[in-house]
Amino acid sequence: MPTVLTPVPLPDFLAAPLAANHDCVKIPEAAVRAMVVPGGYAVPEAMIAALPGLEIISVFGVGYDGVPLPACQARGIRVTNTPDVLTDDVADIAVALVLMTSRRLGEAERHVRGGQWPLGTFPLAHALRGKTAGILGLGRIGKAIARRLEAFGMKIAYHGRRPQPVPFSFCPSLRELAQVSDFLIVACPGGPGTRHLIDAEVLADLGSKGTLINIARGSVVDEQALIRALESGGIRSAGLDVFENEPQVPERLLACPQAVVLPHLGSATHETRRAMAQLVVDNLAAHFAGQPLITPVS
Ligand code: 8YV
Repeated sequence: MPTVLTPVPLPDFLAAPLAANHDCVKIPEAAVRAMVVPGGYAVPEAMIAALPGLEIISVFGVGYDGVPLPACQARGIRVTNTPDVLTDDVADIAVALVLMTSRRLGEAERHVRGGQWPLGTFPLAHALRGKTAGILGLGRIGKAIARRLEAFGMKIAYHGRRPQPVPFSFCPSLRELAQVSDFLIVACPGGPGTRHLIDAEVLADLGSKGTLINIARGSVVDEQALIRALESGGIRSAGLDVFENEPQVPERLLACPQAVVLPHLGSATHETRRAMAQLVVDNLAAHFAGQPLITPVS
């Protein structure tokens, strides 16, 4: 049985089928031919260097920003991820965050649980109809978010590397997108190429009536700049499923009532996580059978 390295714990529904057909180890050793890691897990280059027999890294997630691709390509190490199966769930969470921030649902729930309803009504919130959602990164997940928010009567704008044949307005720069957006939604990949794209200037462009939503990677947002913008009223609110140093969420961010914070659960449903696990298993099976990979990224 091929030896597979799983450096961090995986859910049982992935660990069990892996263990059925592979010799799974938790510590790097020379026999390792494959590695399975969650999306966003930073694979150290030194770990790859310490695995002379490594043939494939199978990422349990769509984002493979934690995998040092150049080092893998230089060694001919294949990389797979789990696209498509999680698109709907992640887009649903983006919409949930848009609704939670616009209608102040987190605050409203705390209002009732805190026994404040009998003392006074909850303040009015903001409608979505006619507002603009600006999507940074119109890939599979960005498009799924756009389709959903159109149904809420929102206008859709986007920024990415190039215009696409879609019925949404393309903004040639991120700053222009932020200026036209009521909700700026981060749906681009993480990694060095997108690090801190959302900085103090972009947040200033989004402005005091704007909301930042991030379901992608915490690294795309300068979290300190975001905290300052929230504290000063530079932006109205933020809906965040991802953070720069997960699972750490800065105390100052937690102290902002207008920030909605979720524990990176975009793809966290039974159905989707099992479909992701199946893709990991199927990619490894294809690799060890000498068949084409199902969802290769390189
Ligand atoms: C998961 C993710 O949190 O797909 C991704 O890139 O970040 C999420 O779906 C993670 O991969 C589960 O291990």
